[in-house]
Amino acid sequence: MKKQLYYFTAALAIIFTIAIFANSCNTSRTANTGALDNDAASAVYVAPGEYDEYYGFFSGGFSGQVSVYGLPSGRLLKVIPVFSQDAEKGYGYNEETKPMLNTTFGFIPWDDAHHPELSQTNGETDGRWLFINGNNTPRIARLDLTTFETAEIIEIPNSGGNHSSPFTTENTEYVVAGTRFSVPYPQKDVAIDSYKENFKGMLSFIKVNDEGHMEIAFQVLLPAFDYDLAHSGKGKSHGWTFFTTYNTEEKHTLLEVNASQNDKDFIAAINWKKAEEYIAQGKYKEIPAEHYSNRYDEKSHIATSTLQKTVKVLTPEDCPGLVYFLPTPKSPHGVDVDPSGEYIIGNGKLSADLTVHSFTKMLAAIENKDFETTIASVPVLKYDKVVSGVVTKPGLGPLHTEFDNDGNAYTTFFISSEIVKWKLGTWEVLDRIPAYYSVGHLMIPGGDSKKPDGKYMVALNKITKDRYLPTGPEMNHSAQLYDISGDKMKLLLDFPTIGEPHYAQGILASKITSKSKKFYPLEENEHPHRALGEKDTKVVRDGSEVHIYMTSIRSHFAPDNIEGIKVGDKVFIHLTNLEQDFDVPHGFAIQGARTAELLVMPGQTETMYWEPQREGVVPFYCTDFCSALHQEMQGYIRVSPA
Ligand code: CUK
Ligand code: CUA
Repeated sequence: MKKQLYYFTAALAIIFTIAIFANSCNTSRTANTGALDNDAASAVYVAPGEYDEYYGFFSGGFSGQVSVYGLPSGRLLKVIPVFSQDAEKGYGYNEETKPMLNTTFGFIPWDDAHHPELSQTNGETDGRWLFINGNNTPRIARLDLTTFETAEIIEIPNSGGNHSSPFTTENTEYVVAGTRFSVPYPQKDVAIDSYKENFKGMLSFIKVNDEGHMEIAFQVLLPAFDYDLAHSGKGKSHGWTFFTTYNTEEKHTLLEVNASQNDKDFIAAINWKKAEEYIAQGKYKEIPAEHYSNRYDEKSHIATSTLQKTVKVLTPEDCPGLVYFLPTPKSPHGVDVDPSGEYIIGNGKLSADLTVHSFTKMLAAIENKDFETTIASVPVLKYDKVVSGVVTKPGLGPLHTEFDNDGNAYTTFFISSEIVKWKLGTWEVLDRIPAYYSVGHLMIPGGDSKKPDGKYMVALNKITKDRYLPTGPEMNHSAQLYDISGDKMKLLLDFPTIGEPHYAQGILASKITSKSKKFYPLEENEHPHRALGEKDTKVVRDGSEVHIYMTSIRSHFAPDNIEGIKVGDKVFIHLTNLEQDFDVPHGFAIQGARTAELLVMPGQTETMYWEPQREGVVPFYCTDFCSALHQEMQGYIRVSPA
């Protein structure tokens, strides 16, 4: 067996095995449907006109967006633009949403989004918001699940590679952010080999208020490790957040696998309730840390970008009891907390075993001062005083664990490309099933909350190879849906995804559908350039700046013939969609305009900026098929010499 052969591979060789495994995926096609449930087709069949039971929110990875699927059908319902400009919806192209992508580096029309996370109330997903991290230029976005639109993006300063983000606490008190790359603190021009003196790791706690608005409450200054992933405590461990670390050697080059010398890295346990006490006592330093907070206003339909100037920083030195390190074997990737809040699972990606820490034992070790040593004022707890159990040799390359409502855990193994089901408390392996191929995250609806819904599981696979018809050198990544309601996991469905969906979240559709917005009421439209009826339409010139107040309703624009525009004018076309009906957007495009279209929702106003380059008469038209007379929805703009 290939798998057993792998068991003999030395830990350090594992990394190099990945490529070999990936290339070995092209085995015979019939072999790869293994463990398919006989009744799989009917289990995923959602009849025409029927709805799926669950929403699945999948991160777009390097597409920067979020895609929404119906489960169990695997049907793609929507792509929500978040960190990337989206020509389809005009997001990041129209004047109203451009500020959403503003950062201290300027306008950034892209990011790498890894981890969607639903808001929670009492540890249960509540269907209000979805958060997602921007990894590259550190940011966190909040999506409003009444509109399925990006409502807010906050930039995270003092960070490089916002990977361990945006995992929520059980009442969405906070979402968190880490730093995969430690960076100079404060950021400055220093020799890279001064890493140990000048670089720091910074963990951020972003307060979320009742309206969903985000603000950086505090940051925690730590040694220059790589902070990879996180999950917050729940139930008995509510008040704590756990971050995995690797490169605890604090090396600035990972060549020659320098950074994997330590037998154990750490899980950093942060007591954020304690942090709140220290903040209240003024035990912080407020330091300059410019970052933008961008919000979309649903009434004005305009995003604003506000510069925030400082953050509050807590240090372990000044704040004893704030941080502890839990030794965890071999570069833990995911850290996952079971629904009871007792077990903290470190998925050591270069380890043959899975290490499970006990929250109760952790508290006792803190109480008894069972410290192995102290690093930068952070006590390192003794491994054997915090470990609860070990799942022995379950597979190769553990990455992530989720849970069902029956005391079982499901862990993904990247290298042996499988998911292993095991029992919390007995550490016994109950079942295993292959994933095609090389699974990263997995998702069980509610599977990282206090109330998992143990019906379905989705594997988010990194390599697609022969799963679908070939599409040239690149294939869309593959996701797989499993039935986990019985003792044995059963494969039901493959479906392609968009970008690289590292992680996903699932939720019962009924928690969202009842609140779904149908249109924006015109009488609530507060856009300064709105036109609430055709009588309000006009063309206003102020020097070379021209504002066109335009409306759309099936099936015409008003005005539809515009003259008096000159080459080089700065033209703003403010289009208000007068429709007050569900699902009737109108689009707008002008020949030669160097932006994308507008796609204006019913009751909304959006603005296209256009600088006409040439004399002539240019057509414009509606891009979204809206009625039998859609093709008649058009007009002309005459452009005269300057
Ligand atoms: S992840 Cu981001 S490298 Cu395991 Cu959460 Cu894919
Ligand atoms: Cu409006 Cu097509």
